[in-house]
Amino acid sequence: MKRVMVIGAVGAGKSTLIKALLNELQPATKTQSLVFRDWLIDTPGEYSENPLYYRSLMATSFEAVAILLVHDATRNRNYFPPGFASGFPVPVIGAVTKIDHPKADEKRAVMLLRESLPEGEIVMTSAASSQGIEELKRSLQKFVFVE
Ligand SMILES: Nc1nc2c(ncn2[C@@H]2O[C@H](COP(=O)(O)OP(=O)(O)O)[C@@H](O)[C@H]2O)c(=O)[nH]1
Ligand SMILES: [Mg+2]
Repeated sequence: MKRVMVIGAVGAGKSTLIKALLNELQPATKTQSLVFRDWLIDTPGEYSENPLYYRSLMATSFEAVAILLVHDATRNRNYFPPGFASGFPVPVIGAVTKIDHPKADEKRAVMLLRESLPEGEIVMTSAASSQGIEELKRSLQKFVFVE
């Protein structure tokens, strides 16, 4: 099956975003390993924060049709290395999460994410308010169902 691999820092909101994309209601629990969920692959945040795991992410990316880089709008730094997106063999798009949060800064989030994703779509989302979820789903499903 064609799947999108979702990567991002610990607590960035990956698992919650995946649940929203799959229309599930229960809160996300801590992700301990790669989890294949329908048309999405959830990854532990440690995999994108610790360079020791990059090889594992790269290996799994060959099984994916696209990569989603997740950045938390409340964070004030980028957790991906510069130019990270160009290392993958498939298209990469970005999602900013938690834009509903009082501490969210959408402009800062896009600026930080652009360091690692110079080109490619960035969708602004909130799993809490459902903002941007349908838009992101449409963007990702183009890779999953059309290619
Ligand atoms: N305000 C707000 N909090 C969120 C949102 N999405 C996730 N969170 C919170 O962020 C924390 C980490 O979420 P989780 O999905 O486990 O992150 P992961 O480690 O990237 O999988 C949890 O406490 C979530 O409730 C959102 O859209 N808005
Ligand atoms: Mg998780």
